Amino acid sequence: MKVKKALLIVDVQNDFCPAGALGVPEGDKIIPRINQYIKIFSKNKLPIFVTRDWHPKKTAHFKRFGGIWPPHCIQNTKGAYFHPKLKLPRKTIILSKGMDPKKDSYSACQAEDVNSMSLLDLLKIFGIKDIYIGGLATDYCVKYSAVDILKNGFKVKVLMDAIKGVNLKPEDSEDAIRGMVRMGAKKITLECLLTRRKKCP
Ligand code: VGL
Ligand code: ZN
Repeated sequence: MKVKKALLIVDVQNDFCPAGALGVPEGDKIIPRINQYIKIFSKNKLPIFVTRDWHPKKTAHFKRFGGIWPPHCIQNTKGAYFHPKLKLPRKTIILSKGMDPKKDSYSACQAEDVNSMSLLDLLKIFGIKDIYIGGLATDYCVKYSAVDILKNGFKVKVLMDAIKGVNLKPEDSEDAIRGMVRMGAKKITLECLLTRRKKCP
């Protein structure tokens, strides 16, 4: 039986792209590649999930209220919108996280859709076993999401050509990738997905 797959694109929002409040260097460079993955999943009628960081104006996540971050991804502001180059099909399932003014949340497993369904609920309903994950940032939300999803018994493929890290310390992204792999994630690229070569990165 074919294992059912889904694509999960994390936080490709203006504030996480260069010029944004928490811009990931070259974060926007991965968008054309993400769009290619989206096309493939779309063609194969596989679900596409996207997360967005979606904060209230006042939250303990921001420095002013006790957290560590400058204000970013405030609900219904330009910084919180998806990058204009990201091409989301109509059927994309949008999951929001970070709405609780008292809590930090970095993992897609803490995100919910318009009906307050969590990612894990939705994966179960769709019968998905295998999650392909890309987006921003490798060393934060992508890492936390991948690890959480793995812990819940799903398989994870990391889209090596469709992630970008913050690298507060230069080795952060590499460490994050190593950590995800240690937990059981596999690394793939578009090329190795399309050519079905046995050898992925
Ligand atoms: C995130 C920084 C601040 C993330 C959220 O989800 O990666 N990073 N808020
Ligand atoms: Zn945030």
